[in-house]
Amino acid sequence: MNSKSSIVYIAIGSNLNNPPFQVKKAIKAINYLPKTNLLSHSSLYKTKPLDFKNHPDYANIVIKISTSLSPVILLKSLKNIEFNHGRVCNERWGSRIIDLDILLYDNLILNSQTLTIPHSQLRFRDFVLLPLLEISPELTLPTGEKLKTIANNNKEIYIINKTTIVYDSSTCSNSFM
Ligand code: A4P
Ligand code: MG
Repeated sequence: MNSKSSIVYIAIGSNLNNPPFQVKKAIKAINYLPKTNLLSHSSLYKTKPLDFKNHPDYANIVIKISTSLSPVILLKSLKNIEFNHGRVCNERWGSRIIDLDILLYDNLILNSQTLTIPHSQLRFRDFVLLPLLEISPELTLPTGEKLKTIANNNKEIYIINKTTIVYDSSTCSNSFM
């Protein structure tokens, strides 16, 4: 069994049923996954919906974890969490209770039918780029590009504001909820 630990960044988004609560609940569930630990998280960002302008605003966050789960098992685990949170299959880019996307997995570049890493939309979304920059300002993508450069070149503006939240990973603090 491969027990090597990898560094993974996950984007979390929600725009239904009390989005900040859904985001925090998802972080807690990810931290409970086997062989997985939360290392850090960004602020919580309130953002305008991409594409469907009449949909509710989103809560977005990016978290950094260490995990020994393989990319495919991690994806399956995240799909399970989405399902357990009551997410139903819906239209692409439509409203959702919770969306969990793998942004980066170490320096892996992967293009399979079910999984694309780095995430295909990473470079086009300020609600992903800026939280990622907040927690890892010196990050370089597997392509060799500096995250800072990509974030500076991005013209899409969805972020409305951000709120600092504190998560005590040693106790999986309920105060975070
Ligand atoms: N998949 C491939 N690569 C990945 C990856 N790196 N991480 C596949 C996760 N999944 C990946 O995803 C569809 C399939 O993509 C998965 O089954 C997996 O095999 P999904 O999450 O079920 O479908 P989706 O959410 O409709 O697609 P996607 O691409 O995740 O949607 P987006 O692009 O994230 O759009 N506006 C704001 N402000 N904030 C948001 O967070 N989110 C969306 C959702 C729309 N508008 C938004 C936001
Ligand atoms: Mg998704």
